[in-house]
Amino acid sequence: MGLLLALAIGGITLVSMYYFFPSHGYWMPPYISEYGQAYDKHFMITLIITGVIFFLAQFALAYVVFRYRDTGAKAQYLLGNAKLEMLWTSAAAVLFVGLVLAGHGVWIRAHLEDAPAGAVQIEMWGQQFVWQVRYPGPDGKFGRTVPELMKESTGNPLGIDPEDPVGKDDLVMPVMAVPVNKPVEVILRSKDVIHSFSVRELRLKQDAVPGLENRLHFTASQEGSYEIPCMEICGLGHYQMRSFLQVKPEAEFNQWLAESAAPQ
Ligand SMILES: [Cu+2]
Repeated sequence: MGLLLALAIGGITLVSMYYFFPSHGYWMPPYISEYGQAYDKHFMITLIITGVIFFLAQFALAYVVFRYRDTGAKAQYLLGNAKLEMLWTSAAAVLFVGLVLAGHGVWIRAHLEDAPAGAVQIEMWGQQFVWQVRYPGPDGKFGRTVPELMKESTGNPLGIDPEDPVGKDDLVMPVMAVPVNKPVEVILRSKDVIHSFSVRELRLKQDAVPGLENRLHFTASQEGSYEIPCMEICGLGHYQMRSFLQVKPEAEFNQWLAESAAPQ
């Protein structure tokens, strides 16, 4: 029984290592933002380090399972080894802090640094269980929102205050269109619980938290349509909460905006 379990652990380890490394069976689709290269490199370094540890730990486990299998002898009682415990706990701490330090530069660039001047500003609102995308309209300013006015049945899901002249030309859409090769700033907001904006091809992910305006910015370099799933379990309908990022040529984007604004 001990031998069988040891073989199973070893087998599962080898198959998963093969799947992740030589066969490259799982990887994200090609990136389309300026952060892609740095994120993929960091992701690969993390995967290699954790992969080596996984390999060694699983084979140590298989060895121990086999070496100390039940042979009918009386089991020994061991208290553990404080020195070893301290050693691998601090090694893990150094490793994690090191990985954070190695990756924090690109994270700061996308999330904390200001968006380039002239970036297209878009608000992305999470609500159970849809995304609402708000464009500021020709004036470039978002109108005030009032929670009491948020009502889907009146066509005002974001509660844009009709008294605020700045909000008159605001545009609320179910999808996020952006111009290709132009900087875009996304301001994440939420109407109810925590949601999470994520586009694999941008290699970006950020929570939308009620009461906060979380910002990130990017420049998409490839036209196309990319899924925006909600990446935070936000309730029963979470699985169906998604929108799309449509990267269009600038002229087409402007035309899309104009056409979308026309009926209002
Ligand atoms: Cu959600």
